[in-house]
Order: sequence, then structure tokens, then C-alpha cells
Amino acid sequence: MTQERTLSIIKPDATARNFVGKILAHFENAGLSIVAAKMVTLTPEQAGEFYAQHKERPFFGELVDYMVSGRVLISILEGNDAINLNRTLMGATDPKKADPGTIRNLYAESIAANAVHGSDSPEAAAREIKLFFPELK
Ligand code: 3AN
Repeated sequence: MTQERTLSIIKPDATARNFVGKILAHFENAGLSIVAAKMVTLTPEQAGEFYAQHKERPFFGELVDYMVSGRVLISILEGNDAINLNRTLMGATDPKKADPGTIRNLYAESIAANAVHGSDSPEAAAREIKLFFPELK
């Protein structure tokens, strides 16, 4: 397995309910290292650019409104097979369908407020890391 980096976002529903520490523990316990992190409130422009591929979907406006509704913890996770491993730790998009013990099963409220984001491909990881951590080489 190759050493990879992926972008993680702990979303406003999870930061509001003080689940940041618990969620980060899932990553670290699985062998992922947090190599960069920042707590921010996104602007509508940043959230819209981040979710640009969903622009045509009916829930886009709701998604952007939600992502700017509170603080988010944006981090870069590094480790073996980090992209897939993070997706496995997160669980399915819809928390009702997320496997027991996954982050979304334990901490997500709904399909819209689903606690975490994780890059879904190497291309997405590269784009998202550059978007939020342009200073990193
Ligand atoms: P994932 O985050 O698991 O990769 P995507 O890429 O299908 O899922 O969706 C991106 C984000 O859009 C989700 N994390 C969720 O916040 C939101 N979303 C997805 N489907 C819906 C839906 N049916 N209604 C509202 N929000 C949704």
C-alpha cells in the first residue's frame, strides 16, 4: 500500500456537538496521522468552490448553507491507503446506511448534516488539499 494524503473536514453539526476529539481519535486509532489542521468558518464562496461538482444537484444550496453554518475542522490525514481508509472509517453518506461503529453511524445527524467529508479519489484529494492548504508543497 502506498503512503497517501487525503483531505478531511469535520462538519458544522459535529463541531457544534463537540465531537471533534472523538472523530480525530478514529483517524489516529486507525493509523492515520494528522499532518495539517485548521478550524475555520467557511465563506459561501469557499463552500461553493469546494462542492463545485454538486452545483447542479437539487441540494446544492442547502449544502452550502449548512457548510457555512458553523465551524469546520479541515485537516490532512496521511497514511497507508489514506483515501480509502478514511472513507471506510466515515461510513456511508446516509448515516442510516452507515455500518455500525463508523463515524457517520456514531456521530452524524442526517444525510445533509453527516459529520465528515473525505476525499473520494486521489484527484479529489489533490484538488481539495491545494484549495485549503495552498501553502503546502
Ligand atoms: P460523500 O460525502 O459520502 O462523498 P457525496 O459526494 O455524494 O457524498 O455528497 C456530498 C455531500 O452532499 C454529502 N457529504 C452530503 O453532505 C451532501 N448530500 C449528499 N446527498 C444528499 C442529499 N440527498 N440531500 C442533502 N445533502 C446531500
